This record gives sequence, C-alpha cells and structure tokens, in this order.
Amino acid sequence: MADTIFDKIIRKEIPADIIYEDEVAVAIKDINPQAPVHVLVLPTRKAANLTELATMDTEYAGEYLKRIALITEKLGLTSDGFRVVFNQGRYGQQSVEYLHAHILGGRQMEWPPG
Ligand code: D5M
Repeated sequence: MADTIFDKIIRKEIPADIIYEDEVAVAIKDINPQAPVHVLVLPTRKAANLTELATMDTEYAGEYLKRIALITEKLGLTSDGFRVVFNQGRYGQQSVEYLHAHILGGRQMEWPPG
C-alpha cells in the first residue's frame, strides 16, 4: 500500500498539530479546516478506507470508533453536537488514502452535504 502523508505523520517524520494520541489512534487538526473545530482521527493500524477497516480485527475497529467518540468529548462538542465524516473513493472525494474520520464542530451544519 502506498505511503501517504498520514503514514509520515503517524511515524513522526513530518510535523502535525497532534491533539490526542495513544496506541489506537492519533488525532490531528486538519490543515484546511472546514469548521471552527476540524480534527482528523487516524487509526495507528493502517487501513486505506472504511471498507478496509471492516476487514480488520473487530476489537481494534471498535476501539478506534471509541476514540472518535472520546475525542468529540475532549473537544467539548457533545452538548451542541457535531458531524463525523469518512470520505471514501472518487465519489466521496477522498484525497488521502489512509483512513481518517473528520470531526467537524463549532457551527451549524447543513444537510444535504455538497
Ligand atoms: O481529507 C483529507 C484531509 O486531510 C483534508 O481535509 C486536508 C487534510 N490534510 C492534508 N494534509 C494534511 C496535513 N499535513 N496535516 C493536517 N491535515 C492535512 P479527505 O477526506 O481525504 O478528502
């Protein structure tokens, strides 16, 4: 699987604004924020996308999901709400082939998304 910018961030080869990290996940501020709060949650075990995560160890996948929820709490987003997005593939406009959950918060979201 091709190396991506997020592989390099996980390996600490390039800097990022890391707001949380443990053995399961690393959360960084998005470099191009689309909301007052825009954080990306990367699994430490590489998966290219959500489809690939679903083939991985169920316990690990569950722990990763729990980290996303934990980070929304740490960011203070749970009372007003937030949005979590996984972009995948061409139609999903995924630009980095390393799974990342976008956590977006701090403003009113709209539906349907663009
Ligand atoms: O989203 C990929 C996201 O990754 C996009 O919102 C920009 C962000 N990005 C790209 N490079 C960096 C670095 N170096 N730090 C932080 N954030 C970054 P996608 O869902 O693939 O379209």
